[in-house]
Amino acid sequence: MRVTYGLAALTGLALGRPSTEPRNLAPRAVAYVDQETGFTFSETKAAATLQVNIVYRIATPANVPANQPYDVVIQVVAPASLGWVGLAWGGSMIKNPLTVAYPNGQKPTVSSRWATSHSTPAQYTGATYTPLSNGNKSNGTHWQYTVKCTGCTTYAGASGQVRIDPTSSKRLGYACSAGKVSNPSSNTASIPVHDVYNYITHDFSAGANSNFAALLTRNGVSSEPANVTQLL
Ligand code: HEM
Ligand SMILES: *[C@@H]1O[C@H](CO)[C@@H](O)[C@H](O)[C@H]1NC(C)=O
Ligand SMILES: *[C@H]1O[C@H](CO)[C@@H](O)[C@H](O)[C@H]1NC(C)=O
Repeated sequence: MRVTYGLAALTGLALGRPSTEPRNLAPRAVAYVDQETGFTFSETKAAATLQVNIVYRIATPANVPANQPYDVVIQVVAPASLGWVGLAWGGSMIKNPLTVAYPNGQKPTVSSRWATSHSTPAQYTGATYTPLSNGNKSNGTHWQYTVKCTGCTTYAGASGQVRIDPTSSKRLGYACSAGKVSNPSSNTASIPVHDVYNYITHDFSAGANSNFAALLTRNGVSSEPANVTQLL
């Protein structure tokens, strides 16, 4: 069963927008400054149910040279009711990096996945995730993680090499399940299929950080330049 919730309709209701709003999702990301890590993130809210959202935040380095790969910092805030949440960087489930995460005590586990069909995704070594020393936590209502990703924004997709333009808006896919992961300390744990999947349009430009490397250092992560073998 496909269960989706129209994000445009939801936000339209919340903001009292007129029903003439187009069905296609316009960019809705806003800049969010996280006091804990110091990063400026581009933030998009994604409906998990009619009542609760997943918050996806992506920080990019400012002034990435044309055609060069670049790292991002991802911060996700998920409602406690969810057993896993995922982001699909190519805007669909198949043949693009999938960032999957599930709660695990105080520090959620982030797992790198890749699907070649609409079935359980495999591990994906083309993206690596490094937790920041701040910004990962859990309380009674939410769980949150903050990681650096190398390899989320460039990859070999179904029709050739892809590079997400850090100055543009892009459609991303997301999915989530209320079903819990049985061994959440493992980043290769098996996950139950999603209850919900849908799409967001994310404006990467709202999350540009001129001091990206210094902020990584402040959060305990080295910021070596991306591997030259990843050049397009
Ligand atoms: C046990 C794991 C998973 C299974 C068995 C599974 C299975 C499926 C199936 C059968 C569909 C097609 C549904 C339909 O046509 O109505 C689908 C769609 C989709 N799935 Fe998954 N999925 C899994 C994990 C994931 C993960 C981790 C993501 C990450 C974000 C994801 C994102 C999507 C998206 C965005 C769609 C919409 C169609 C598309 O854009 O390709 N799925 N999935
Ligand atoms: C619980 O954690 C979330 C995510 O970090 C945060 O937004 C929220 O304010 C926290 N709630 C309380 C009561 O501390
Ligand atoms: C996760 O972030 C918290 C603060 O939000 C910090 O105290 C903790 O050390 C971090 N843990 C790891 C493993 O990075």
